[in-house]
Parts: sequence; structure tokens; C-alpha cells
Amino acid sequence: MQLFRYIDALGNRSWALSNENDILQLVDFDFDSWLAGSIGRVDEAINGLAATAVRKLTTLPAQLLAPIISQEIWAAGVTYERSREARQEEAQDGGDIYARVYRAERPEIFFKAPARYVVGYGDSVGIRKDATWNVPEPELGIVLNPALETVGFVIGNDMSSRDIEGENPLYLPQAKIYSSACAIGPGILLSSSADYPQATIQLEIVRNDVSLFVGETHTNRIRRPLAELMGYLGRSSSFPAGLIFLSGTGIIPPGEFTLIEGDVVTITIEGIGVLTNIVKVV
Ligand code: DO4
Ligand code: MG
Repeated sequence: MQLFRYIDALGNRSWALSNENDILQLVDFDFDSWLAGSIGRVDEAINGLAATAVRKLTTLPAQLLAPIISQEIWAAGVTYERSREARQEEAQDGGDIYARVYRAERPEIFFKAPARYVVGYGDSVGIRKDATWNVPEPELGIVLNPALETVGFVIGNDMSSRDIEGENPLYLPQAKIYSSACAIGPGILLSSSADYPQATIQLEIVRNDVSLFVGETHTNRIRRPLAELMGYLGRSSSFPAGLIFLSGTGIIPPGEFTLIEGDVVTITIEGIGVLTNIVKVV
């Protein structure tokens, strides 16, 4: 079952639940309250969603929104060998910190975006106007309730300015956190699994109808178990609205590649969906 957020023909924001047979519009659905109410009973909360449906939709509405309300986006870094390697290449000082964090007991975890910086399927994702080297980072997102229990999985794009981070790692917040720096969508695959789904992740970048880059990885290449990341995420922190947690990237385009305005970025995660966004300068 997947949960989508959308704008209907009258401009109203609504939620829909899709399963193999039906697409159901949910009535008066409050995602924040539902997440809070799922603590200790995630399967029951998921199975109870269909009971709040008002009517069947013939198709999923075209205008999808990111399936979040007030959730923050947090992320892990350097969880794949490929990410460690690419960051050491971009770092102006050799990037020993990336080699060390890849091996270290404590993972890299960082704040990625407030909800207002997040775009959904079909919307424009941002590259900074003061950056010269920008890439998408396709990542498996885990949707968590305030008790850090998994309620589902979603596709995420952790947009990144490699020149800014490469100049000095202390610039990471500027390389990562800015308007439209994160895409989440199209919908949430509802699941209470405490492990990553075993799935391929693919990235394609198209410019002027020409495919410029295609890459693929698999969630089995994530170096750290989800429980380990959750153990660190929850230390001395609280997430009253729940959150989306991005598990790191394992696909990075070659060094000479940078996104430009108008590029189309498509991320596919097996069993979860396809997230497409057009790039704009912000
Ligand atoms: O260390 C910087 C960020 C790493 C990251 O975003 C990733 O590995 O996905
Ligand atoms: Mg990332």
C-alpha cells in the first residue's frame, strides 16, 4: 500500500491510499497525528487507513505533493563506498575525514531540510546560484514516527553542491541545505520493516531529451544497518512530528558532470516508485 499527497482539480490538498485494486481518497487525514498515533502499533495504524477512505479515484491525480506535512528531513552520509570515494576525490585537502567516518563507529548524520525546502514529484529541485558543481543524490528514505519506528519507505534526492563541500567540509550545511534542496516522493510505501528493503536504486539524468548519465546501486551496499543509524539518530534528540531519514547515496555521476537548469532527474527504487524532477537555479 502506498500513501500519496496531492492537489485536486479544485486546488484542495488531500491524501490518497493506493493498493493493488483501488486508489482511495482519505477524508480529514492528518498525517502528523497519524504518525504520532502509530507509536507501538504501526501495522494496526497502516491497516486502519483504508477505513478513513471516502471515495474511489479513477486515477492518481497528476499534481502530487511531497508526502509530508511538518516532518524534518535528516540524512546519513558516507554509508556507501562510492560516496566515500567521490568525496575524497572532490575534497581539496584529500578528504581524510571521509575515510575516517566511513570506518568509524559513529556515523555521519546531518540535518538536511525543513519541510518548506522539500519538493514533490514533478516539481523543480534546486541548484544554488553560487555553486558551480551540483549533483543529485538518489537515496532510500525511511519514514519514521516520533518513536523512530519505521512506517514506510520513500525515494529521496539529497541535492548537493560538490564545489562548496569540496572547498571545506565545514561548508556542508551550505552545500546541502537551501531552498528546494530536497525532493521526496512520489508516495510512501507503507511498511513496518525495521530493515532496508532489498532493492536496486537507479538514477538517470536527461538534458535536451538526451540521456547524459545512468547509474545504479543496491541497498545491500549500505555499510551500516538501519538499527545502528537509528541508535545514533535518537541519541539526545526528539522528533515530535516524526521525520524522513535519507540513508545516503551510492550513485555519484563522474567528476566532470554538473547539473544545469532544465535537466531532468529521475530516481527509481525497485518496489517503491519513480521520482522525477526538473532542475532550476535557486
Ligand atoms: O559527507 C557529506 C554528505 C554525504 C552524503 O550526503 C551521502 O553520502 O549521501
Ligand atoms: Mg546524501
